[in-house]
Amino acid sequence: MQQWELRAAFAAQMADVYGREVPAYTTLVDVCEEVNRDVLARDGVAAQRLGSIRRVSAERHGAIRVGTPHELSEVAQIFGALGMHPVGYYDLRDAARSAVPVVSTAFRPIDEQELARNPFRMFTSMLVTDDRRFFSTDLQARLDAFLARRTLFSPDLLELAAGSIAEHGLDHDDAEQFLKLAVEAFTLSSEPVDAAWYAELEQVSSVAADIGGVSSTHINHLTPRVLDIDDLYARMSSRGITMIDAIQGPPRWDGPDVLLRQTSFRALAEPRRMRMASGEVVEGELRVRFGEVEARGIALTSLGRDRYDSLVGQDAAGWSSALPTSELGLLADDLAYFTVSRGRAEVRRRGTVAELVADRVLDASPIVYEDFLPRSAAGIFQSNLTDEGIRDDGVAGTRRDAGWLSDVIGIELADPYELYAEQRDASVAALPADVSAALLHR
Ligand code: OOG
Ligand code: NI
Repeated sequence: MQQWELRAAFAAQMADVYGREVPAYTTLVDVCEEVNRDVLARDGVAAQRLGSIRRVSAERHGAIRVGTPHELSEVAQIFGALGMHPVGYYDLRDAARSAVPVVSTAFRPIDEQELARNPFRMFTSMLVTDDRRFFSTDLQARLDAFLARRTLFSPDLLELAAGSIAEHGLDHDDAEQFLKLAVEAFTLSSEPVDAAWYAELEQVSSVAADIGGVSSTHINHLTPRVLDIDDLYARMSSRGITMIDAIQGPPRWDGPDVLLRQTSFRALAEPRRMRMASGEVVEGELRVRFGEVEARGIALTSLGRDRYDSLVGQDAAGWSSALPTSELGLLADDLAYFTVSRGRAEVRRRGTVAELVADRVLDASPIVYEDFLPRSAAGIFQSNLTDEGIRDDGVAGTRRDAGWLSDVIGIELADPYELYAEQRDASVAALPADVSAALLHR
């Protein structure tokens, strides 16, 4: 099995597991399919402007959380086996109002063909246990010791992963074994949770408890993609499922979809066995896992992203007055990424990419945003926390950045902007000679 086949199989098997564990997920996927079908019937080809319906229907992202650099490097090996590379750096410690003591990256395929085959991505967060805004030296020492004692991934799983990285895939039997072990590693464990330890961490941060309060990891959510998230929000609510208060990200507006809009249903109480101080094991419940859904739009350039950041909190009218409402306008102002190909019209003049697109000498296709937004991620995290937790802003946080995380993982984190720009530039470089000669570069 090639890496993309492993990735597709892993995503499908994880979805089966998550659907069994969190039945509301299955409802969410059903409603997504309904909405996507209706949008396709309503908008025709325009509905597939940001990806074929086949890709959009199969598209998922997951989220997992780990405790240590060592665990994160093992995660990188497992996802490397699935052809997924770390892209982007997200620091949620400051982005969230509540206590979210993690830094994150996303593992995903990076080239166009691999994305088209299966775009599965995994948002992956790691605790920052030495950040004094959250953890005292005493708590850190006990937390680090707890994390050092646990083993998330078996040697067999890691060895098979290394094999897939070296050979760009696995033979049938190894593939089956690898998938079985990988899916198990991210399935919720039935091991009893130490109630006192969990509660102590939960006082600091629910996220810290979810990660460091248990002896294994698990998928936190699995997110399908929908073509009309406002419609989905309304339909879920009318089915009696309590959604978080808002859709994160850009408002619904007159222009094309950009970046990412996300919402979720509230975390549900799930039965978890608890070990009490007396040693007795009782049936308890925890509320950590939720159902998220997202609509994806066009990737913005850093210029576009600055514009987006300055628009946060503004309504649709604010957006329409600050951003062009057409794809061509976004292209002309270099606010979003597009690939180009030869259009139907004859070359009549020299011009920029946008001018030649306006002349129909070139066709432009939007590049879909494959990444995440720290503010939305923080919003999703905190809207689902049972408690705000504690962050002492009177002390300095531990410095972390993309370079530090690259060193931990042992792989350079890819820069999302560079990936989108490469894709755009490659399409320009592949244009036939008559158009290249007419192209004026800015
Ligand atoms: C990750 C939250 C971030 C997203 O889609 O922005 C995320 C988590 O809850 O572990 O998944
Ligand atoms: Ni998510």
